[in-house]
Amino acid sequence: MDLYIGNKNYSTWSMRAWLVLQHFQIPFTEHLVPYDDFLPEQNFKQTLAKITPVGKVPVLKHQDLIVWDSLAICEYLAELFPERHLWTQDIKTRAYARAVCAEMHSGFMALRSLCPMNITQDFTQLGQQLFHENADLQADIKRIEEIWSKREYPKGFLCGNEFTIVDAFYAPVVMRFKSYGLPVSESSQNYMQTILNVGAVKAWIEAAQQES
Ligand SMILES: N[C@@H](CCC(=O)N[C@@H](CS)C(=O)NCC(=O)O)C(=O)O
Repeated sequence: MDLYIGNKNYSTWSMRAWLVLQHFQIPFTEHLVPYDDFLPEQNFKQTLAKITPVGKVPVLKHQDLIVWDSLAICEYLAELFPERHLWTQDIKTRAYARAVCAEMHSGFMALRSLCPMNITQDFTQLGQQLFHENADLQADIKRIEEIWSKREYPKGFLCGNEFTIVDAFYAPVVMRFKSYGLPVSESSQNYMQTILNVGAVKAWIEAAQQES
């Protein structure tokens, strides 16, 4: 299995798929395609054009199959390895987890556009300013905190005591909240710490720190 990703410091969608493969110990080969200006003649688009016309990361290549979307990749992996429980086992909790992932996948535009992931930087001052000036950003954070507050266990994951796909989807949000020093409740801070303690998350952060 081959996974094409962007820079670990910046690429939120890559992080999600990578975390799932890594955490669930699914063997894969990583291909990091460094960001440039995404111009058609530059390396990023040229490299991806050989794999997918969409030209975005992550992309999973498995035998003759190409999957070019983070959520579709996670769904495929969950079907391929049902015994590893990439989603939670309870059917209703699983439906809830999928809805929460979809909300991330298609929403939170203010957070995504105003606070791009940059793991190695401390943007606390900028984060305070952005938070106070942007009602849409405040609304995104409020909704994310609401989702996080539904956890069953105070120091647990979003759907129980195990890391599952839904946590991979919110891990880049943890990185953003941390870099921008966004004001969050104690419960949210506990969740952020839970995510930061996951081995795969630690490995991703360490690799991001090694990038130039
Ligand atoms: N919905 C896609 C989004 C993928 C995406 O936007 N990837 C970004 C990097 S995080 C990218 O490749 N951007 C290049 C571009 O916009 O040209 C997914 O979930 O995989």
